[in-house]
Amino acid sequence: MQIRSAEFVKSGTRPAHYPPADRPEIAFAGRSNVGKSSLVNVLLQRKNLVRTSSTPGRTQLINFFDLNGELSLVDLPGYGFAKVPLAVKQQWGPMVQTYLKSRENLCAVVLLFDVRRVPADEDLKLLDWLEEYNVPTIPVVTKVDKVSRNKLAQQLKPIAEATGLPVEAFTPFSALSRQGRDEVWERIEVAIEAAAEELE
Ligand SMILES: Nc1nc2c(ncn2[C@@H]2O[C@H](COP(=O)(O)OP(=O)(O)OP(=O)(O)O)[C@@H](O)[C@H]2O)c(=O)[nH]1
Ligand SMILES: [Mg+2]
Repeated sequence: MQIRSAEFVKSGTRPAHYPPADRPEIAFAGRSNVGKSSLVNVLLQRKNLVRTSSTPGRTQLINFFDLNGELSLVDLPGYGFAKVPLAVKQQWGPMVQTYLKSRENLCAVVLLFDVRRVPADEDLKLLDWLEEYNVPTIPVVTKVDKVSRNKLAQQLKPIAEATGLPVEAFTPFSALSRQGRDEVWERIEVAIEAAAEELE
């Protein structure tokens, strides 16, 4: 994918706030601090277009970005951060579920897992919703720079077991080394083509 322009469009919590569904859309989901914003920045070759922070749980809104005026990228709010107020936590499920269920131009969700963590209940809940609403899923294990190459397969095993997905389903990614960037783009492009074919 050639990056000619990349910009923030808007934030919102409910369908009335979403931009028009007039182009393919790819969303990024995963627990707070897993590296969603970092992944989007690497894909877009921008240092900090999507705000990344070492304070988890900052991004509590659905954030829409435009690429080349052709593709919409969505940074979904994270979950699982203990210090987020209960009221905000309770909004996460309905907000994300409504988005997944109603967004007709959504081609796929890139679902991120931290290579060093066993998936949490919310991760599994999200996988269930994606299946229920027939949203194609691109699983990614991120922060792979934190484990040695030899340990990667070993670290992936419990993640694959907990999710019920095969180890090969996960693209290893690092925002530091940019390992996996091309593969994630390829999978996104395949998902966009598949969605276009379904419309024909
Ligand atoms: N070592 C390493 N650190 C990473 C990687 N990706 C993200 N980080 C760091 O992890 C922290 C969280 O990254 P974010 O991209 O802000 O995570 P997020 O999923 O967007 O978090 P929320 O917006 O709070 O849901 C930051 O300090 C990043 O620098 C990675 O691939 N490797
Ligand atoms: Mg973020």
